[in-house]
This record gives sequence, structure tokens and C-alpha cells, in this order.
Amino acid sequence: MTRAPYETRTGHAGETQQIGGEPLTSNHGIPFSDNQNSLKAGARGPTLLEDFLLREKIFHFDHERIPERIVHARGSVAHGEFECTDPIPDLSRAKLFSKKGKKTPLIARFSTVAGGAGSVDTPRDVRGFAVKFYTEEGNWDLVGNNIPVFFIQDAIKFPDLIHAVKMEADRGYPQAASAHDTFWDFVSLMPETMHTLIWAMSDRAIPRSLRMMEGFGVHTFKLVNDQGVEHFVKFHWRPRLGTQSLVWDESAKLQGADNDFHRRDLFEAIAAGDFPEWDLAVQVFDQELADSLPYDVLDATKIIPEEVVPLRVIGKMTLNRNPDNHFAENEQLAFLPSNVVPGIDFSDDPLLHGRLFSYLDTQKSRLGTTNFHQIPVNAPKCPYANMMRDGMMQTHVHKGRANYEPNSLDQAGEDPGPRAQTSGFATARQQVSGEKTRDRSETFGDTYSQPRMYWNSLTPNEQAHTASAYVFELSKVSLPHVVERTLSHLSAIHPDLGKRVADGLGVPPAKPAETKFPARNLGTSDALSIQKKWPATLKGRKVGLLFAEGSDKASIDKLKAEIEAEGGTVFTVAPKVGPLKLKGGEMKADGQLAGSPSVLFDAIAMIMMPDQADKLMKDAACIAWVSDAWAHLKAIGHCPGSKRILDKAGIEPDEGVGPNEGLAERAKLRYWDREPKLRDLA
Ligand code: HDE
Repeated sequence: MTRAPYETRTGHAGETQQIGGEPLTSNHGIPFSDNQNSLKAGARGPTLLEDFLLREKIFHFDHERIPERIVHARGSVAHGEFECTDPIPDLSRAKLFSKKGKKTPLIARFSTVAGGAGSVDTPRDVRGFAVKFYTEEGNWDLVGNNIPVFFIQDAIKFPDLIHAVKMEADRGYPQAASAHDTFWDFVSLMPETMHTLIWAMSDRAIPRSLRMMEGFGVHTFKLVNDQGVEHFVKFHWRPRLGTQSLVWDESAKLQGADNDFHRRDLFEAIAAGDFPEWDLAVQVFDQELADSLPYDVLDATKIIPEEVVPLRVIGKMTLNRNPDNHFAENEQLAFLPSNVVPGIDFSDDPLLHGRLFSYLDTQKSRLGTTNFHQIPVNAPKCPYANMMRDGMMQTHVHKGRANYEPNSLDQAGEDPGPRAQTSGFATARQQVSGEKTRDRSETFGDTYSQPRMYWNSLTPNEQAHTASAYVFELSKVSLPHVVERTLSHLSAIHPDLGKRVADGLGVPPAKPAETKFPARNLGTSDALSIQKKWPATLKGRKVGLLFAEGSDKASIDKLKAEIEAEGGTVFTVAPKVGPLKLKGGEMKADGQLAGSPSVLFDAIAMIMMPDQADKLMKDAACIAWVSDAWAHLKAIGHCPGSKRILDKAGIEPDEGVGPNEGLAERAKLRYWDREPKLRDLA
């Protein structure tokens, strides 16, 4: 569209200005002549109620906000596509899985759980991992998390869990944090939370990037083929960049350095054409296998280890388009776990059943209308029609006399309207019997064995991080009986865990909690550890490069090229953004030192002349830059001139620290072995 320049009045009486673009109009199409001044009785007189343009603008602004999500309020979205790589028509009649190479558009939203919409990106928290597939048979919403289990077994406990973790009811704090009395009071009274809790205390809950998180459907679902044969299924997302995490001190400091660390990282990667990818994998099993397991597949606090039921990759998700508008595509995006397509069905997981109600219900409260499905980001991309009519903000103009079904008006030559189809979604047939009861199945009873398996599967360094996270959280709990009760659960999971956390707090270990189901040894699963499968790669990782006036431009260019050749990116940092005069040219820095702490990067490098290094050594921001990178177990590169900064900060050379030559290789890793030298972990 060519945008004609138009004339508008500006600040002072009589002045006009030519501005590009279409003229502004009211929401009812009436052109504005002046968007700077309200209608007044004289230039210095009172404002007139008659000014319908002013009133409409303020009225609209006053109602810009809609209620944020009650949980998962803070999230980031991206559009993309799913490509089927290994069709499974034998298992499911869902068309998106029917042919190799078949593509389905989608939108993904990643979120934190506890904080509000304006809270930070890197607290210790479970992350939401929700994907809406716009299939040709309607929308399928796979609304999962980055942790494969959930805190509770029954939906009736969800409001209590969320009340307990959110800001405390009287004081209104803390925001986006589980380290407080009410959360630990609740979870220590609910032993079924212990499995998800140990995941949440591990490095899984402080992801390095949304692009580096696994995702899980959590519940057991069903796949159904066109003969009606059913299998149980668990869905898994595996990031092609590998699963990577932050260290705790880094994630805490990131909350000051960049509140939007994850959202920015996702947006910038997609804008740069560096599209994040995940494999979609399924664990498929039948009733016989389910019956043979020492836990219940309907219990969302349990996993099925990959070693028991292997993962089969069936497709790939690529996120390749950023949102155009945060409100329209993120705030108005509404997921419904009840959105399944023919070929996918629910199991009897009682947590899932509560969700089937809750999400539909919440959208009415957030989006204000039963017609939220007509909002572009929620609308199916296939035709849809039924006899549901009217309601607030209806945007369809339904035609014809018949708004009921069945009808026979077609005999009179009118449109008969939509009919139910035999090929449509049909719930898998299932015998159901039993007494009406609020009992919980005994098969859900074992709450300690799988947390023990998780603990035993971690590397020693991951165990130390996990035990230290419990210590951190419980050190913020002011009620001794809650601390003691929690310790008794940890001792029941594993005596070593219970003892280490108690030692870290400086209290005696507690006796294991009494239980009908003491922890059994279920062995270990290497797939549960992040560090055991941590990839050595620069892809998706960022190196911070500090330079100053007089630095050698050729060395900067060379290091940049080496890092980029391995798929990494370089962010340059200098005391002033410049352009600065360098040896061999001029350069502008991407960021200023005080505003670009090293927590923003996966590795750091310095290139500068000794006189500039001497000057910078007096700047606390520079010392913090290197000592934080050291403490966060990152690779560090230096030139001969900048080595003295490392000496001043007391940084000893190790495998990760050395000259800039070779940094592109070293920057592919974190240096876990360095940690005992610099941090006293539990
Ligand atoms: Fe949710 N959850 N949830 N949840 N959940 C919501 O729906 C709820 C649960 C999850 O990016 C709400 O639209 C109940 C498990 C994600 O928009 C709400 C129960 C899992 C998102 C709701 C659960 C999740 C939500 C809030 C216990 C992982 C963000 C706003 C039965 C499998 C979706 C909304 C987005 C959001 C209810 C448990 C994941 C209130 C009642 C288990 C990723 O309806």
C-alpha cells in the first residue's frame, strides 16, 4: 500500500506538519485533523466533553490491559512449522503424522510459572512449553512443561499449589520465587511433590536459553489408528542445540542484567535466521507394558525412563518467525489441552482431566468472550463451522435461517449447515465401572523411588547444584518445623541428599519421613542428566569480547571470524560504545562495559593494550566482568596485554582459561571441574 503523506496539526496553534503514512482515523473511520490537542473552549480554556476523539482514545487506552494468565503469565512466543520425518499411520490417524515431509504451521509459547507478566526470565522455576499445531483437522495444543513430571497428582490440588508458590497472601512478596515459607510449607505437607521438586531444584529449572530446553507432554496420552487400535504415548521435545543450563549465581545476577534474557535471546536468534529446532519424539507402549511397570502411567508425578521405553523421533519443529505484535500473538494466545485431533486421545490421568476443564474456563475470564477462538492467533487455519452462535464480540456473520442441527431446510433450497461426520474425532471406546469415590489409587502411592532415581542419575556436580539449591531455598524459610519436615522427605529420598542439605543449613539431618512406600532402587537413567549429554558446540552461544581504545583491530576481526565459523556469535563490549580509535581502524562496541556484564555471555575474551588494561583494572565493572565469568565456569580468552586483568582478579589458568588462540574451541564448554575451587557447594 502506498502511504500518502498527510497534514496534521502539531503542538502550537496554527502549525501543521507533513507526515508520511495513512491519515489517522477514529475506530469508526472518521479522519483526525489533529492528534496533538484536545478540543477546548479557547487555547487556554477548559476541555470540552464534546471531544469524541479524545474520549475514544482515552477510553481505549484505559482498557488496554486484559487479565494476565493466572499462571504462566510471563512467556515468549514464536511461529514455526512441524515437519513429519517418520510417519506413524500404523499408530495414529492424525493427518499431521501421516506422510514424510508433511508440514503443519504452529506457534510455540515458553513461559515461567510463578511470576507475573512483567517479571524476570531467569528465576528458578518450571518452564511452560506449549505448542499449538494448526492442523488441517483443527488445532492440536500440546501444552507441556520443560520438566516431565508435575507437582501434584490430582487437579483438585492445583489452586492450593499455585496459591502457595505465588506471592504470600498478606505481604504480596516474593515475586517469581519459590524460596519462601508458604511454598515449602505446602510441598512438605504433600510428599507427592517430591519428584517434581527435585527436578526444580536441579539445573533443569535454570535453562540457559528457551532454545536449549527439553519439552514434555507430561501426561500419558493415547494414539489411535484408523482401525481404532490404541497405544499409550508420552510426547518429548528434544532441542537440537542440546539441553543447557545456567549456574545459580549467574541466573540470579541475570535478573538484574537483563530481565528479558530469554525473550531477547529467542527473538534475536530468529531475527538473525538462526532458527531453533526441536525433534518431536514419542514413547509408545501398550497396556501390558503399563501393567508391568512398578508405577502407574496415569500418575503425572512419574516418568517412564527412556531405557524402559525408548524414544522414537517422528518429526521436527522449527521456529522461524517472530511475532509481529506481542499482545495479539502472546497475550491473546489461548491454549487448550482439550484441543486434540482425530488420532490423539486422553488417558485417565486425573490431573489431565482437570486441565480439560480449566483452560477453556480461564479464557472466558482473560479474553472476555466465548468467541476467543475467532482471535486470529487462536483461529484454526482449516474451515470450521457449527451451530454455536452470537455471544460477545462475535465477528462471523452467520448466514441462513437454520441455527440448529439437524435441519432439513436444504429441501427448501437453503443451505443445510454443517453436520457431524463419521470420520471426525471419536473418543476411544473404553469400559468404565467402579464406585463413585474420592479415593486415590494405591498405585500412585510411591513418592520417593523416582526422586531417588533422579538423584542417582545426576553427575556429582549436578548433585552438588541440586543439594545447594535446596539449601538456598530452605535458608529462606523462617519456620523450623517446615525445614525439618522437608529434610525428612529428603532423607527418605536418599540419606546422602538429606544429610548434605542439613549440613548446608547447619542443622542435624532429619529421620526419613514415615511412609508405606519406602524408596526402592529403580536404577539410573543417563538421559535425566544435563551434563552427561551436554554438547560441545558454539552454535547458539555468545562470546563477549572486551576491547578499548588502541586495541588491535586485526586481532578482533580474527577472533570474531573464528567464533562465527563455529556457529557462535560475538558481542563486543568497551568502556565507551564509541566509535573508538583502534590500531588499524575504528570500531563501535555493541555494548558499554557497565551495561554488559559477563553473565550475558557463554564465554569471554579480551583484546587490549597494556596501558588500557591498567586503566580498566581500576574499574570494578571490569574486575567483576572477568571474575564472574570465572565463577560461572566459562571459558576466558586473553591477549598478552589483558592477562594482567586476570592476575588482578586472582584467576588461575585452567583448561578453560588461556590465550585467545584456541578460545573458539574452549568456548564450546563450561568448566564444571573448576567449581570446587571457587564455591563451597552442599
Ligand atoms: Fe496449566 N494452566 N494447569 N499445567 N499450564 C494454565 O491456562 C491448570 C498443568 C501449562 O502459554 C492456565 O490459559 C490446572 C500441567 C502451561 O498460554 C490455567 C492444572 C502442565 C501453561 C491452567 C494445570 C501445565 C498453563 C493459565 C492442574 C504441564 C501456559 C492460563 C490440573 C503438562 C499456556 C491458561 C500458555 C496455563 C490450569 C497443570 C502447563 C489456569 C488446573 C500438569 C505450559 O487454565
